[in-house]
Amino acid sequence: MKKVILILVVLVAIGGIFLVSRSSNKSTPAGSNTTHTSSDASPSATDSSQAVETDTVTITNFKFSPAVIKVKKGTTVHWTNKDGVAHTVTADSGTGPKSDNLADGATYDYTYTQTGNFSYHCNIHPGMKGMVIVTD
Ligand SMILES: [Cu+2]
Repeated sequence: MKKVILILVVLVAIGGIFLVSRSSNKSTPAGSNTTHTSSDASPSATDSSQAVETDTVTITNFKFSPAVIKVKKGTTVHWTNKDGVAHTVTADSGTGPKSDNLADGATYDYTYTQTGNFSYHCNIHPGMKGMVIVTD
C-alpha cells in the first residue's frame, strides 16, 4: 500500500514539473506567436507604442484609424467619418474633442494646445477608443 502512495507522489511531482516547463515555454516569444497576438487588437487599441505621426484620423469599420496618433502641441487634428453610421469624437475626461454626431462623410477638427496623452472614444459605441499623444 505504501508503494502505491509513493508512486502517486512521484507521478504528481512529474506532472507538476511538466506543467511548469510548459507554461515557461509559452512565455518565451516564439516566432509563431507573433501573428497570434497581432490579430488580437482589442487590448492594445490605445497602446502608445503604436502611435502614428499624423494629424488625420479616419473612422471606418467602427474604429479610429490610426487609433493612436502623435502630434506636436498646437496641431489641429482632423477626424473624418467614413462609416455608414454616425460616430462621435469625445474626450474621455477633461478638455478635449467633443463632437456632435458625425454622419457618414462628416469631419471634425480639434486643436491640442497642451502636451500629454489624450484618450477619447465614441459616445455611441463606447468600445471605440483612440488616443492623441501631444508633445512639445
Ligand atoms: Cu461610433
